[in-house]
Amino acid sequence: MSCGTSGSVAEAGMPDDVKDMIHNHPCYSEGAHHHYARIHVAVAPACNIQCNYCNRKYDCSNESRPGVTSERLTPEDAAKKVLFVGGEVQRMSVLGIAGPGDALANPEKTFDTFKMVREKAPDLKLCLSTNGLELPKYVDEMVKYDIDHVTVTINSVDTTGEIGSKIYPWIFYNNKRYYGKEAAQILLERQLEGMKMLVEKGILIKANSVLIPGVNEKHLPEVAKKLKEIGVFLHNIMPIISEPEYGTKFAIDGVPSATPQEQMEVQEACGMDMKIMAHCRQCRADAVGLIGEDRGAEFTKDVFSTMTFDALEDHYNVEARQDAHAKIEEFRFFLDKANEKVQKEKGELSSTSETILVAVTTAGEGMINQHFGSVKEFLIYEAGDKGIKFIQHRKITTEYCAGPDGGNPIDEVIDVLKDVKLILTAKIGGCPQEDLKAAGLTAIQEYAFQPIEASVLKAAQTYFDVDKAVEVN
Ligand code: CLF
Ligand code: SF4
Repeated sequence: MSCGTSGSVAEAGMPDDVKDMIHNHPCYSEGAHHHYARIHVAVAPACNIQCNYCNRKYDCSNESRPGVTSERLTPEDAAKKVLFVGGEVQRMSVLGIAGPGDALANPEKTFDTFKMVREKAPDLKLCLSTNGLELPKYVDEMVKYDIDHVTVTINSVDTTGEIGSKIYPWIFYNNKRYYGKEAAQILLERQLEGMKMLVEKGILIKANSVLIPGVNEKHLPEVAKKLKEIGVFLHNIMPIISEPEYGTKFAIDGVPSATPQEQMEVQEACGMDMKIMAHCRQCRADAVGLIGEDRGAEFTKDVFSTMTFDALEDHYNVEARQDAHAKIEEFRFFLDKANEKVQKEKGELSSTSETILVAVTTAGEGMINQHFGSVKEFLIYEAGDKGIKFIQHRKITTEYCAGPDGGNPIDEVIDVLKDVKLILTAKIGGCPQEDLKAAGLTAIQEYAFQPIEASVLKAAQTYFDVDKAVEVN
């Protein structure tokens, strides 16, 4: 399949048991990420390798945007937090352990947490992210706790260790430190062995690859080929975030952050072999909420740590959660109906091979329901006269309405969306609309509170002057 995992077309042909596994996982199903939330608990501080894109003062770059250091939790506090948040945020469907170091470099803390949560919150999916060095050792443990989604970060499949040695200066394995090519070779062997074991056990694997300009961008299609051969489910190309203030080895050496355009090119190349995840937000090791939103600050330790487990289980309330999920599914059913005429496969987007990029502002639920002035990110779709495909999200540092003193906040938006033609938004003021128009971007409000996918297609068809535009319900 080409890039994107959205909706029924992308899931067509999948076995029913796999469809069921991903249906409400916000990372494995692009459709689910508009509706279901994840929680990460930061119980795993240590790491057993060094990546040159990571500064250990910050969260793990495998799954987490480098940011302020997370609040570390004991397994008991982590389980309490999951129960508390699960009661508050009923759309939460997944618990992930993704650092701030490596989940399997902290096996006791990781599996103690999963064990407690599995007992007390049986409806929750369990998910784990790792660099893969210790993966073969813990596959049976994962089966024991019903952890059925595992992410492995794999940046190279070069068996000589040449590329890997540029990314990993050392690993710590079997009580010994290994350096350079030997370290990279051991890591790769362990990753491949572990992933094969996971496939045998029926555990779904997502592979993350950090796109590092000048180091592995040309090699990543080889990685995708290998992943396909092994039976990995999904490939997530994560652009390296390499700002000097993070103090990583790559940033100090002048390796730049990867641009959205570079990410799109690599996604396209890797998408020849693998299903590509395009909606990842490189979230923190203590993230809470819908992907792209971070409600972590609402749920600090003082809120839940003094509550008893009995009280927390009542608060979690499995039955109320099931009712809430049933309502979400009802809403998804009607949303899918509204979007069902939308073709999403890359090869069928256009009858003339001409496509445009369309930006959308959304606060979730698959609708165009956010005002232009309050967005911090845009969803980007590629659209032709026949179909549309979700490509990526793009962030801006400051919302337009809270723009920087002494400058026009529209400048950043125009820069971030320079290759985009249309912006579909719930509301926009006259000033920004004029500024966007002068830069060649058309902002459209007529699809406010309409389903995203059908609206993007209709707007593209109007742009291409096609008279058979789809109905937007
Ligand atoms: Fe967390 Fe990762 Fe599980 Fe998702 S995140 S452990 S698979 S529940 Fe998701 Fe966040 Fe991207 Fe990770 S958006 S960084 S892919
Ligand atoms: Fe950092 Fe994660 Fe790499 Fe460990 S695996 S060095 S925590 S990015």
